[in-house]
Amino acid sequence: MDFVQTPPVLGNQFEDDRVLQSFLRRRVPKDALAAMVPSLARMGGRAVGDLGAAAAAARGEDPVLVQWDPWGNRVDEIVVPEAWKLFARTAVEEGLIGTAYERASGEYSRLHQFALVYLFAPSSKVYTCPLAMTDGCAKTLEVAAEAGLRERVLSRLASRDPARAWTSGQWMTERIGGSDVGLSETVARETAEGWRLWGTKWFTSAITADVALTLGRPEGAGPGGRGLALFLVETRDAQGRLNNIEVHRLKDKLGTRMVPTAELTLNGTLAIPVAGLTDGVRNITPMLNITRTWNAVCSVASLRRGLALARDFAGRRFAFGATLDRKPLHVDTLAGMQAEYEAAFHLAFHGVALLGREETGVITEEEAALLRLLQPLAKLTTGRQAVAGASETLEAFGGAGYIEDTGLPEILRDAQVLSIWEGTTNVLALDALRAVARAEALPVFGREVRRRIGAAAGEPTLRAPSTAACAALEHAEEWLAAASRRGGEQVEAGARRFALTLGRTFALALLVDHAAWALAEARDARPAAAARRFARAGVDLLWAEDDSAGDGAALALDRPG
Ligand code: MFK
Repeated sequence: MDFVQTPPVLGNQFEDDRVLQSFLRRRVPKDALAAMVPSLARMGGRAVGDLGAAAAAARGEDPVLVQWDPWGNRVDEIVVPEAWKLFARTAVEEGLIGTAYERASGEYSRLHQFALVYLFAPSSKVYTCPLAMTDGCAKTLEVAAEAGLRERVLSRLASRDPARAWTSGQWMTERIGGSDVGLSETVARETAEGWRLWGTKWFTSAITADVALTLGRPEGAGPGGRGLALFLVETRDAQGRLNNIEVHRLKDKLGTRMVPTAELTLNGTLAIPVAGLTDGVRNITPMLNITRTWNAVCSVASLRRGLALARDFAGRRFAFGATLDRKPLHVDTLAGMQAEYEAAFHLAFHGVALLGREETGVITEEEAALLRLLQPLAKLTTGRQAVAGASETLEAFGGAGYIEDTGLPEILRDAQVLSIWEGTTNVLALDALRAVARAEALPVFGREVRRRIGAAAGEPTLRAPSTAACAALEHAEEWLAAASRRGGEQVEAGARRFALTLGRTFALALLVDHAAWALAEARDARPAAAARRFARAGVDLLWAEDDSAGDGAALALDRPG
């Protein structure tokens, strides 16, 4: 018989996940963890059961915009695939938002929620996008809205009843700017029926939402983000008619293809001010910080899924006399992927743990400053890791990784957005600088890195990664001081290398700390091996003699110096 390849097969994604289980065992008290495990095991099974099967069967199915009914009425209906409806129902019933707001596990509720999200994400065709925005809207309403609005909408966003549950969109990006949101041109006007909005939103995810948070400039208000106001829009009225919203077209995107992302015009859309009539950009930042946390967790989930597939395949694929899991070079490549993934996991989930502490009022002042810095760092660091990891996953399958109906190319396409939306790497690097400057987060960050490394002081196998983390931290501290003396341009030009160095340093410190615990708890040497390998792959990305602003412009723009 002719040779055929054997495709990878995945088991229960919770039960097979040493990294998640070990992290939860360490971070969550026994009773609280015991209460979480059944839902995690169920989600781990569904990820390779009904959800995984629905995702695979729906490959190539995109949402469709139907603008007109047969009788000439403008309807702007979005028809979504059946799989999308299954993901929506599952998310509500399994409490992917509800878990965070019910807070049944106190400060550990966010860990519970995001562990569920992490298991769900790779089998959801990026249904995590509407969920992230729903969570972001819930959080924003929780911290900023008056009680009536908060209770009416939040109870639906966090509902476990599919008949009551709502999702939210985030309609921020306009033609004039996705990053510089302060340029937004949408106008808000108070009328006899309430506030109405006029303007065009250029990227709106996801247009099927029941509500959306958006920004508009009240007539006569000043420029920039301060002159904008934050509004909640209910997309349809009681009869199901769109709220003066015209959907022009769905975006034709590289990936996230099942997410209905639209261009639309608000043409007198009724909207409710959420937090006064100024400072819209500042008021929407709770949403940004939540969606960035989702982005980090989903980046880690993508890395983990790619690895699970590549690892299983390595045991089946036979070439040059043995299966790939017996080939030293292939094994070395998988080990590098595993180290990146483990570091990314700890970075993202440490932020989640702090978020849970913030929301239950037990966070310290220092932890709050650290959380403000970790949110952009985790997003930008893991986003880039996810893109590189997805590319490596495809390569681990050779030519099969390049073939659409293996489902593998979709991993790369869906990963690519993780470093773009919710703030590109560069925009987030600048946000990290803002956190360092305003929240004075760097001294706290430094103390936390040193404390985590100190926990491994007695462990000789962790000496090298500990030294690497310490050296990178010191270099980052020195670099910032020196660049600041030389002026704002130097700081800005090096901001990406600075932020990635901080992100990778913190990930390594957490990994070292966890590795020391895993050695002591269960003689498990794998996290220590991951820490050593991650350290060798490069943590400090800063340059010793940094003159980036000097020669950068000549080089980038190819002009004589
Ligand atoms: C799988 C996961 C899925 C996720 C799916 C989501 C899909 C949705 C797709 C999208 O919608 S993508 C669009 C996302 N857009 C962005 O993320 C915007 C990126 N741009 C930025 O983040 C800019 O940094 C920003 C718009 C915030 C800059 O605007 P400004 O007007 O120059 O703001 P400024 O003056 O820096 O900050 C205004 C205030 O907010 C300041 O406080 P004060 O008013 O008290 O001085 C800042 O300190 C504060 N601030 C800014 N960013 C903050 C923040 N506070 C806390 N956290 C932050 N992140």
